[in-house]
Amino acid sequence: MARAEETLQEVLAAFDFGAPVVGAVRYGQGHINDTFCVHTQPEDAACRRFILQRMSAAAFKRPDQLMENIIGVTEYLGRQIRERGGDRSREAMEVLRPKNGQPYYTDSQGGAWRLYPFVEHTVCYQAADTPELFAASGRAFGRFQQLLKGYPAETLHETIPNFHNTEDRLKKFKAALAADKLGRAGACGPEIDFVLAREADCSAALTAMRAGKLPVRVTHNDTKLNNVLMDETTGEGICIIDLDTVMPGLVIYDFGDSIRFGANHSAEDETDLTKVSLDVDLFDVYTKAFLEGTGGSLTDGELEYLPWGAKLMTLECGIRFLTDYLEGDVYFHTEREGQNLDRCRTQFKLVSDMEERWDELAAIVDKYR
Ligand code: ADP
Ligand code: GN1
Ligand code: MG
Repeated sequence: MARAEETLQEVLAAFDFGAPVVGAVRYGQGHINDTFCVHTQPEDAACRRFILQRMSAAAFKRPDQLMENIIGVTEYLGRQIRERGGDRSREAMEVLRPKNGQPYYTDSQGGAWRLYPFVEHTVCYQAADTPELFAASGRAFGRFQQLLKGYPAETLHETIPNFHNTEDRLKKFKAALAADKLGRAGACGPEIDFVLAREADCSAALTAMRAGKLPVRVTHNDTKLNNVLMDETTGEGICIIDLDTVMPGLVIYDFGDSIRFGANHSAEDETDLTKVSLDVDLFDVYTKAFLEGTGGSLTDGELEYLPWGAKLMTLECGIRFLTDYLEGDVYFHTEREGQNLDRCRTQFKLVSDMEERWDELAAIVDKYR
């Protein structure tokens, strides 16, 4: 698909911002959508900002279904938050419709765009600068899980089929490897072997789910630290964003993806692997906070499988980065050649650390159950 900038002016004209638009700039560090921050200048008030996004056509085949999910979930969250005396405008996302009244705008090149108010006085972190901050994100994601407990899961569309089906991710990796379209497989022998040695692991959660040990709930499925906005004054997790993958799933996915991204001190694409290691203290901090946020509602089976959630989300994400590398970087945004392979390597380093320290992880979960 063409660069989002090509239709940006057309898209800006399709929405009513309530005041003149004075600028629109690329924003944030998401890997999937094209995100812009739109600045408007009302006559007699301070600048008002909006988040305008072109949804990724590579990731989302049905923007209509995606937006139906998001409108359903944000309105439901809004009601839950108001009933608890919260501030709906800061604690839940809100979809702002284009002038044509549709849930999103389709531009002349087929790109699908949506608009949200910018949640002001918040900070979006790319790394857990302090344990308190990481704990705050854990409470927020746990609470999110709780708020959606009563949401009718059967009404949600599967926006990305088999999103956290690790068996299916393995299958797709093998297909990409067999095709080796760009001849890149030779450059990643150790990473390929790393995956193939863990084929059985890819079934761990699904086997437990099929055996009735892990219930299906409404989950976020993409719980990295930069998908929660923190209050700039109190440091508490205020608003969960990036609701594209809210779907029926396992709670261990939400726990695990936060650990994958946040329980270490390096960037996801760090090239110096000596800097990449699992911080078990941060695992401890997050576990305590997440369980607080969920209000003690997890089953024994879910608690037992929390370390598996961390390992599987990290392994799966590494497999996805490696698959995208083999396929020519068509899914995750990249800024440099080899970035997806670098990302894959950090994930596999973290998986190795989790394997080495497995007993400690299990003991931490036991401490808080
Ligand atoms: P992606 O799927 O590409 O990760 P996100 O929906 O996470 O896209 O948005 C990318 C970034 O934009 C976020 O990490 C955050 O920094 C910022 N962002 C998104 N929505 C909002 C919002 N409503 N208010 C403030 N910042 C936002
Ligand atoms: C993507 O959208 P973003 O950047 O928050 C991806 C996640 C990956 C993550 C890896 C829809 O998250 O699944 O875990 O990158 N989102 C989608 O950083 O594929
Ligand atoms: Mg995001």
